[in-house]
Amino acid sequence: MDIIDIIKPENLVYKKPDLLNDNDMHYCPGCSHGVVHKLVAEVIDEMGLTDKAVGISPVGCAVFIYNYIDIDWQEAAHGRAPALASAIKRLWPSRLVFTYQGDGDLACIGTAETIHALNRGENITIIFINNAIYGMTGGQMAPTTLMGMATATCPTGRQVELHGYPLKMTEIAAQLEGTAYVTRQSVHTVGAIRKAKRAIKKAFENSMNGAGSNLVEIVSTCSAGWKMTPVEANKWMVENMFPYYPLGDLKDKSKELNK
Ligand SMILES: Cc1ncc(C[n+]2csc(CCOP(=O)(O)OP(=O)(O)O)c2C)c(N)n1
Repeated sequence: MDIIDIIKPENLVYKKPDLLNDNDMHYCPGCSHGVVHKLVAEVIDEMGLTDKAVGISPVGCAVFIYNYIDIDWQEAAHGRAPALASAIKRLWPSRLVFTYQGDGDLACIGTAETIHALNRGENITIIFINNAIYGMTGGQMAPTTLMGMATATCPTGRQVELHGYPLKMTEIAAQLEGTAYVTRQSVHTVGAIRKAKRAIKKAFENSMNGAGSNLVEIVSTCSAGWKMTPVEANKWMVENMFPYYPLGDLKDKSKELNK
């Protein structure tokens, strides 16, 4: 097929989701945020929830997510997104309410809000972008920073005596009675992107069906913060992040019920 034929509308097999607008994204090359934004937009589109979706945006690189996906958004103070999402969902149960948060936001400043919202079984979805550092503010150490990993605030690498161990929020979430679906995904390959999309869809369905709380962690790259090229960052993530943060479902109450 000629290139001209490929770009003919009748030959189009894949397109940008309608909800993702044409604003230029501000993310660095190789950042995972843009891919996850696309998945969120696609799932909302496909589920026909455009008029019902309310996203809670974080403080961090993804603060501007509301500039890219054309649904209703509410901006939360750092770490408070799950509390705000709980309030909105309780006041407006017919809405799809989800948060979109980085690890600095979710696993440090908002640890309490995250755990309590999940434990209460709020019918929300938390999308957790874990890039193991505070990206927006210059790459400082986060609770999720790996042992030995160098950041702006631990240039010689994270040490257990000084900084403790990397926090596995998703494993904690899986232990909480209120969670319906807890999963860890990534978006580094086409296959991984497809799985991450299915995970987001399942979480959104649970949120709409009143099944309980849902946490979708996406193990992510921050090539600028990690000071790597996009290709190096993907490789580093696979080799270093995945052994500590293994991918897959940690809890799926719907399957437990069917056993
Ligand atoms: C209460 C509060 N503390 C600190 C900050 C500064 N701050 C803004 S963004 C950010 C880092 C966010 O990192 P993360 O949540 O991991 O998201 P990323 O930028 O990596 O996507 C920090 C510390 C703030 N805005 N409010």
